[in-house]
This record gives sequence, structure tokens and C-alpha cells, in this order.
Amino acid sequence: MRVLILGGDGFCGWPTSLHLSDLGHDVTIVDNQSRRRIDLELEVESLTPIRSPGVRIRAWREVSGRDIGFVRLDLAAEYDRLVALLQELRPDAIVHFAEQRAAPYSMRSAAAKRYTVDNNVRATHNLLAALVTTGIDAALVHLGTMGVYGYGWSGSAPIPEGYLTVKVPTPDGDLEREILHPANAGSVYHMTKTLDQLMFAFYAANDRLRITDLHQGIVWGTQTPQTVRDERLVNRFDYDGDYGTVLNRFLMQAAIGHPLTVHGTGGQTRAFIHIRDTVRCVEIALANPPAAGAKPAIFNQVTESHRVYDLAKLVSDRTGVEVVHLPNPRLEAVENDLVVRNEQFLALGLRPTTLSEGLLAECTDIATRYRHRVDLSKIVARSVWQAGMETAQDLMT
Ligand code: NAD
Ligand code: USQ
Repeated sequence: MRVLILGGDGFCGWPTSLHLSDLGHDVTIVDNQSRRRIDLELEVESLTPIRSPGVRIRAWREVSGRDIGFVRLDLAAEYDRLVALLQELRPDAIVHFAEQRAAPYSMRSAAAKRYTVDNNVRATHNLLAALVTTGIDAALVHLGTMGVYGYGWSGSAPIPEGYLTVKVPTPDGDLEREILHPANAGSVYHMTKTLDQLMFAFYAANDRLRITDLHQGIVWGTQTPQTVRDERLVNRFDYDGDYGTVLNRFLMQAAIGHPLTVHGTGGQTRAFIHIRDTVRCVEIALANPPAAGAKPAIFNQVTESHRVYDLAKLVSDRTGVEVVHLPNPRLEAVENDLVVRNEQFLALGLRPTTLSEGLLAECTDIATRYRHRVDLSKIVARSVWQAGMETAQDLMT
């Protein structure tokens, strides 16, 4: 297939591009490098020394003999170029990763909130409008988030895969209706993903676009079988308070002997997936698109759930690094249950990679190898959900 990977320079997009190229697909990455620019703005860098797109693509050609295209394009701002690109390449499939994806970054200032909404909503809508105007019938796979459901509101009720069957009372008795699961975003970033869902529902119904929305949990890990093939292919590893996600942060903190930064009690339960399974899930989703005219297919892209404190304890027990409970900079349930249905991917052949000693060690090894690149002042989360909320910055420096 000819596949466009929008956001293919990022943490999930780069290994997905390599995985699909390795499978023999004709891959073109579209990315405006905004993520690299935000690193400059935050004065932080990936823990791993990621190379420029040109070097990455040359290295991949050397090790695999395969070409990957790269187009620098802003999906949110360059609609006409996007249309021209679609007309030129006429992709069979499109994977859409190209959004601002950090919840803390999306809450740090009015400018960041506005950027996140403008970027994410416009990027997704431009893509949908461009597909309609060009008449290109590509299967579209979007990376959404488990956070669209919210955490804790439904107690221990299992979270279904996107849709909920509800009873609507009428004078003639109850009617059954299938609706999108109610959205309950916990940050401006997560809110943009709930808006994406509404756009997908509309364009699938009105224009018969074939759309799959992957409600992905927190991704952990760094490397995949392709990114380890050459050091120049190394994947991004975010560790800072805005972009670093919780388990990778704990593994990096353990590698440098920094106390493990649990927000609040650590009773927050979240869903997780290893980066190796992310790339495999995208492959499976591309092979199983919905029919034209069908509602968007929604898959919960998660393999296991854990409490934040339990993860910290696990890492602490194997490394001896202490756990600290910091003031939580976020507005979120102190504790929550989480049961997630994920039968669709399992039925389609996903064999989940779960938390294992080997994979935790792989991540710690990477963190140890690049520990000299850590900026200690960037570890503790500073972005707060409401003005005046206490942060742990003073406690930790
Ligand atoms: P990332 O920030 O590393 O990658 C996103 C890429 O998209 C970056 O390279 C960025 O430059 C590009 N981009 C952003 N806006 C763009 C625009 N307007 N035009 C062109 N390119 C643009 O993020 P990631 O961790 O790889 O996440 C990818 C997707 O997966 C996101 O949509 C995110 O919401 C979703 N997701 C990520 C995680 C996770 O834990 N990392 C979990 C669930 C869902
Ligand atoms: N947390 C800590 N200590 C830390 C960092 C985080 O206790 O040092 C806590 C947070 O308070 C939160 C939980 O860990 O309760 C998860 O935080 P996170 O930063 O790992 O994940 P999140 O902000 O939810 O965002 C990440 C990705 C996002 C994706 C989302 C999937 O950045 O793109 O959509 O995971 S999900 O969480 O399922 O919505």
C-alpha cells in the first residue's frame, strides 16, 4: 500500500513508519517538525539523541534498502499544499499522528491552550475536508486517546470500545440506541481528541469516509525491532515534566537516582501499551478498515492497566530508588478504577507485550546510556491545571 504517515517524525510515528516500510509498504512521512520546535521552546531535548529526518531516512535506506519519503508540511496551516500532496501521491491509507499530544503542555498557558486547539482541530478537519475534495478513498487511521472517556466517572463499569448502548425512554417504551461513549476530557489536549471524534462521525456519515479511531493508552518503551538496527534510527524518549509519560519517566528517574515523582497518592489508574504494540496495532487497523458508509471503527489500543503508585513501587523495588509523593499539578480523580475492553485487537491477532523485566531493563539501559543528556531542572512537572496550584518544583530543587 502507499501510506502517508502524518506526524511520522514523532515518538509513535517514526517507529510506525519503519515498521510499515519493513513490511513492504510505500511510506511517506508528512511532518512540520513542530515537536522539535517545542523542544527548543521548552529548552529540553529527547533523552535519546534523535537525528534529523534526512539522516534517519538515509540510515534506514542503508540498513533496509528501502526508501521513505519526507514532506515538511503543516497540516493545520497549509491546506492547499495538503490537497496537492494527496492528489500527487493518491495514498491507499493515511495514519494521522500529527497533533500536539501532551496534556501538561496543553494546560501551561493560554497560548499553549490556543495552539493545541488550533493545531489539532484544524489539522484533523483539514485532512477530512481534503479527502472529500480530492475524492481519495484512503483508509484513515487516527491515533486518539483513552482519555476521551475520562477516568473514574463510571466507577468499575468496563469501558467499551467507543460506543455505548443506552436506553432512551419514549411514551411507547424504551428504545435502544448506540451512541458515542460520553466524552469527559481531563485536559485541553484530551478535549481536542473528543472534538476529533465528532468530526469523524460526521464525515463518515456524510461523505462515507472510512475512518478508524484508535483510543490509545499511555505508550511506554522506546525501541522497536527496526529502530535498534542503527543508532541513527533511535526513537525519541521524552522525560521532561510536560512531554515525558509516567512509566518512561520513572525508568529514566531510576537510571539517574532521582526520586520517583508520583503525583498525589498515585492512586490514578491508567491504561498502557508498549511502543512495539503501537506499531503492530496500526498495521492491524490498516488491514481491517471499516466499509464506506459505516460509522467510524473505534478500537481501544491498550494492553494492560496499572496504578501509578504500583508502577513506581515496581521500579523502586528493582532499583532501590525512593518514591516521593508530590503535590499533584493536575485536576484529576485522586483514585480511580479502570477496566478497559480491548477484544477487537486481540481477535485480530494482537499478542500483547506486557510489562516485563526485560523490557523495563531495556528502557533503563537506554536511560543509563544517555543519562549525561538529562537536564535535572526539567524533570519535575511545572504546568498546572489551574492558576495558583502548588507544584513540587521548590521541593525538588
Ligand atoms: P509526538 O509529539 O512525538 O509526535 C507528533 C508528531 O506530529 C510530531 O513529529 C509533530 O512535529 C507532528 N505534528 C504536530 N502537529 C502537526 C501539524 N500541524 N502538521 C504536521 N505535523 C504535525 O507525539 P506521539 O507521542 O508520537 O503521539 C502521536 C499521536 O498518538 C498523537 O496524536 C497522540 O495524541 C497519540 N497518542 C500518544 C500517546 C503517547 O503516550 N505518546 C498515547 C495515546 C495517544
Ligand atoms: N504522573 C505522575 N508522575 C509523573 C508523571 C505523571 O504521577 O511524573 C501521573 C499523572 O498525574 C497522571 C498519570 O500519571 O495521573 C499519567 O500521566 P502521563 O503524563 O503519563 O499521561 P497523560 O497525560 O494522560 O498523556 C499521555 C500522552 C497522551 C495520551 C495519553 C493516553 O502524553 O498523548 O493521549 O497518555 S491516556 O492517559 O490513556 O489518556
